[in-house]
Amino acid sequence: MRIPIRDVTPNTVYAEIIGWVHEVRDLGGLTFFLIRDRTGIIQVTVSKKKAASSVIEAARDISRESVVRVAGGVRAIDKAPGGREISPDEIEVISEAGSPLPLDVVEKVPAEMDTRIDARFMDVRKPRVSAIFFVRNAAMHAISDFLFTRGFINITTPKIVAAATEGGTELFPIAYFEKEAFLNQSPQLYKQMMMAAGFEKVFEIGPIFRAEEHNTTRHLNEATSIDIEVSFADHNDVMEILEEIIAAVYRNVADTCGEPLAHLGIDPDVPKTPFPRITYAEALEIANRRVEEDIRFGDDLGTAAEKAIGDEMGEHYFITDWPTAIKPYYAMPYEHDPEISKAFDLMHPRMELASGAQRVHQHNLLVRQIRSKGLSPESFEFYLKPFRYGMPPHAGWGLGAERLVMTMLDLGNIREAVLFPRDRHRITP
Ligand code: AMO
Repeated sequence: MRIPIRDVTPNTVYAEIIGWVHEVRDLGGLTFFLIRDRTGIIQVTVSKKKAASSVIEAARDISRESVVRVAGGVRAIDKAPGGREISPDEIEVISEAGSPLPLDVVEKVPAEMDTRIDARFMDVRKPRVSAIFFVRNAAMHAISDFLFTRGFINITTPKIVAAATEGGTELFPIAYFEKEAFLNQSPQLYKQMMMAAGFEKVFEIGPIFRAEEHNTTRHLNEATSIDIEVSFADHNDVMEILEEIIAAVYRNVADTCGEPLAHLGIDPDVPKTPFPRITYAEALEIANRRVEEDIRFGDDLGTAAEKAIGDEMGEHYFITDWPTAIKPYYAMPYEHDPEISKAFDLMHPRMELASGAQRVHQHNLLVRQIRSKGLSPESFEFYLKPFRYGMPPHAGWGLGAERLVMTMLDLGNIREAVLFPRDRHRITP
């Protein structure tokens, strides 16, 4: 019976494994194979003097990256990976790999990002690359666990929609019978509507589509958003949930991803909570002090400003109290100063990870705010209706899964954190 390679120890007597041929070294009388599955790597040594002729025959033409089944006695050997090797009495090629390979899994030759993504299935065979997705898996597991434990209800909302969520123009139109439709850029309106439905605490982890034209190392055209919405809560309540969830993600990765982290050569510190909070006005002051620009109240914080503030803060932090003018219509203005809203961004020193707010729950104010952004309330009727029939106060946020993984693992390009990235130039594989 096949066992995972990780479970073969120096004390194992006999093992049957199935995996991919990672490396072949032929030293004349001895042939060494490294066989890999998702749990690890093991050495298989064929001695031409000792092995059965059927084994020597099978071993002769085995190409790298073929899938093979190997069964044989195990012995402890210091120099081999994991301190053990198999001397096979059976080798079977289950699925042969052609050559040349589209990519070098052993990474003697580093490949360009484009070449890697073109052969992503093979790229992800590299232990250093699969490690990213094992970490991403642990991060997503921690997030669902955290939210389920706290009574959040998991929802799924439509990705084919009739109107923009954020009011921007970054939408992908799609052909939908005789109607105009778009791919949704955020579950924002739907998660808010579920507050009117009385669900109280909801979350959704799903795709968001943004028709951003620029190709950058931190934008995707299809990203994964982790969204929550909570009734009877304000911006401070959901900021607390957000910092706790980030810490829980880092803790779970530290606790369960020892091997992937070792492959990546990284050991991320669990960030301390609570995260520092600075207001937008304070962030401006830091940016203007550290960069040669004159950023005015009401300007967006550009990349240079974000970097300057991140350098000064040096850890995760929140920027709160944003100008109402540059946040979406659904952000709640402060009663004492409506120029400022109860909106926040969660920042990693390198970039924004999440944004959120306490929302406007009063119908009339919401209509005014939609108009003030130059949008038409008529096109939001399906969204506005619940606000006329008992909408509780509520707050929420959206957190980018890829940016979370990218910053945690110090990856240079967001494409590293997604299996099949979608960008300006790529819709395959
Ligand atoms: P926002 O537009 O700031 O907010 O998006 C939230 C988070 O999603 C991630 N993200 C992206 N990641 C990669 N590529 C992109 N093109 C991209 N766009 C967004 C980021 C970002 O911080 N409705 C609000 C959330 C809310 O208020 O609940 C929203 O969508 O990490």
